Parts: sequence; C-alpha cells; structure tokens
Amino acid sequence: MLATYAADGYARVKGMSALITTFGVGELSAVNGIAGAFSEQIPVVAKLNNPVDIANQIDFTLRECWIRSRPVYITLPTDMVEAKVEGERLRTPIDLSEPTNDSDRENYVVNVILRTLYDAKDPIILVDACSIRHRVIPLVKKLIEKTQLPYFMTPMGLCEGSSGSLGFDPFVGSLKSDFNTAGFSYRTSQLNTINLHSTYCAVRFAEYPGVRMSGVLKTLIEKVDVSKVNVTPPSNKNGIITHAEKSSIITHDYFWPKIGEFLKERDVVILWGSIGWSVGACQGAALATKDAKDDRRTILFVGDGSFQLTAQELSTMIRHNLTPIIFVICNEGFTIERYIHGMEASYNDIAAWKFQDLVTVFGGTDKNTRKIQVKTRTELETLLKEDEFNAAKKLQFVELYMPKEDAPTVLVKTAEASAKVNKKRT
Ligand SMILES: Cc1ncc(C[n+]2csc(CCOP(=O)(O)OP(=O)(O)O)c2C)c(N)n1
Ligand SMILES: [Mg+2]
Repeated sequence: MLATYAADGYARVKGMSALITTFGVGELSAVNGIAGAFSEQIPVVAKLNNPVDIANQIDFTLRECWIRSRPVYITLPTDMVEAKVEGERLRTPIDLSEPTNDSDRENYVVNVILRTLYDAKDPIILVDACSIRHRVIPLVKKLIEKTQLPYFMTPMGLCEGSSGSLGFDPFVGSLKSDFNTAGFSYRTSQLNTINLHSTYCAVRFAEYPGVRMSGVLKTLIEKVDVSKVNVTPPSNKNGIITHAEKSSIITHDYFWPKIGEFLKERDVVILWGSIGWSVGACQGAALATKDAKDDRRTILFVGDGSFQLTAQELSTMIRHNLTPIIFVICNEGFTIERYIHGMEASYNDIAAWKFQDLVTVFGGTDKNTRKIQVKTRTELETLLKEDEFNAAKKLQFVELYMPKEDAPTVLVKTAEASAKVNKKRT
C-alpha cells in the first residue's frame, strides 16, 4: 500500500510511475492506493499482462495510462518475466500524442460555448484538478490571458491541477469531491456552467461526449472575440491575513503566511488528504526529483495523526538518501475530525509519540538527517531563515507543536460544511 502512495507522489512530479507487487497478497494491499490514484486521475502502472505480443500490449497500456491519466494494470506470468522479446521497437518512442477531436464536432461545441459565454453577465473561470492531470494548464493560462476573465482555483486545481469549467461559470476539469468543493459548497448551478473535461464537454445540461478539452481550448483561444465577453474584475474581499497578535504560540493563522514566505518557486509541496497518503507520496516525490536530477525541494506538511499511519516510509526516505523537509504538526490527534464531530471525543486522540526519535530508530544519522523541535514562534522564524535549513541537503524532520483546538479558518468552514452534509444524510 505504501508503494502505491509513493508511486502516486512520483507520478505527480515526473508524469508517470510504475509499481510492481507480489501477486495476490501484494495486489490486495495495493488496491487502496491504486483506487485513490484512479479517483484523482494519477497515471500509475501496476504490474504486467499476457503473452502473444507482449511488447505491443505493454506499449499500448502505457499509452492508455498517459492519455487517460489513470492507473493501468498489467500482470505477467512467471514464465514471461525473463522471456526474450524483439528489442527493435525500443528505438521508436511510444506515441503519447493527444487524440484530436473530430473537427466538425469540435467547431460546433466551441460555437455553443462562445454563444453561451457572450450571453453571460459575470463569467469566471474555475480551474480544477483535471487541468493539471490532462496537461492543459498552458492552454488555460492562454485563455485567461487572452480573455482577462477572473479565475479561481479549487484546492486540487491549486495543488496539482485538474480540469475545470468556464462559466458563465466555466469549469476546466472539475473533480467534485467533498474536500475539493469545501463540502460541496460550490454555488454554480449546472444551468450556468460550461464544463470542459478530458473526454467530453458540457454546456448547461447538454453533454458532448468524445469532445476533448485540449482541442476545445485551443480552438476557443483562437476564436474567442474578447470584445464580446463581459469581464467583471474580481473584488478582493478576502485580503491577506496579518497577525499582529503577540504570542509565542504557533497557530495556523500565524504559521501558514510564514510558510508562504519560506516557500520558493518550484518547491514540491505535499499536504495530507487520505491520511497516510502524504508520507508515502513524499517519498515518491522526493525520489522523482532525485531521479530527474532536479534541485527542487520536497516539503511535506503532515498531521501527527496522519503521520502515525505510514511513519515507516521515513525509513525508505533515509535508505534512499532523500532530502525532504518534513513538518509533523503535533496537536494531540485528529483536530479536523474534532471540528466535524467530537471536540473532546477520545476516538480523536492518538498516542503521544516521540516523533523525532523515529528518525534515529529508522537509521538516520547526523550525517544524512537532522531532527528539529519547534515550539515557539521565535524558534520557527529562526529556523525558516537559516541557510542550512533552506538548502535542504539532508532529510530534515521538524516536530512542530500547535494547540489541539486550533485550525485554519478555511478548514473550520470546510469542516462545518461537511458536518452539515453529514447531518442531512443521517
Ligand atoms: C484513510 C483516511 N481515513 C480517515 C480519514 C478521515 N480523516 C480526515 S482528517 C483525519 C485526522 C487527521 O489528523 P491529523 O493528521 O493529526 O491532522 P489535524 O487535523 O490534527 O491537523 C481523519 C481521520 C481520512 N482522511 N483518510
Ligand atoms: Mg493532528
């Protein structure tokens, strides 16, 4: 299971990854992570398939993995593992080109989209996860630049990209999970949306199967008459949170703006979703940057509860001499869950681990790892300014303490929305 998380993290950084498991027991454990990769449209290759033209089949499967941005599964019988196959085809790269749309259909859909867009009063663009998965971010950027339409990113669009929509609320590549929509709190009626997807497009309630967003976006950029689009600049109501409050305690509202200043362009940042996923994904992502001989930093932010699920991946990171920065946010358990249900409930408590000692337990030494404990704002600020810390030349493990009942404002709102949805369903 941890290997699937690592493969997921690796694919997010390097585009695609492969994973080999033992048949039976191994694949059963892998189901969890592969299903997660499927739902988030991550291209992972899991194992190998049957005889006749094995090489052809594998090439075909790899192309499908890339084009659909979904995991594929190949099983290979034991007697095929060492079978010799013709190597000539290795000289021809696998064709990973995007399938094109039938041009009549594409033009028709683009015309419908344009008509709808010109009629719209305050159109916006909402960029979601599939835009990144299906590699259309450069096209989305061009569309935004050309039209000057206000745009928004969903949490997953921001982290890794999804597709989205164009609205009068166009979505480009929407992935409407509970988390991604802040408890399904999006307020766009389907009647007011144009949805662009990797395999179809939808305008209001009409769906156009087989019309892929990559082609549609290209034609849209070409054809859009900017003078006919009603652009309303967004109001900047939220502003930037500043914290003048004098306290030595690290709270979320204080922490994240500080981290915002610390992060550099091209840093790979991993935040937790399915608990346990992020530690494995961090290992895969750090390995991917190392394999790519890239000096991007890999930075993980993980809750103490989530970390306890897959802590042993620290061992793999140490074994591969990876150099991520790991912040374990210690707040005595499942804070988000406390907000959703049971602020004092014991099922949201966890055992009080000595987190940084694990680095030593898993074989880390002063040479290849560093352990840091942070309890005050001064300690954090000193650390974030330090050259050695910023250079990220060894694995750095930060055990960082926050109050049990503190949570970011946005998260509290998302939790409230989830609690409301849960209540409605019970
Ligand atoms: C596999 C899985 N099981 C259950 C959940 C539900 N869940 C969401 S957040 C969370 C607790 C997270 O605790 P922690 O990592 O310590 O983060 P905190 O909220 O304390 O910052 C749980 C159990 C989940 N996201 N994934
Ligand atoms: Mg916690």
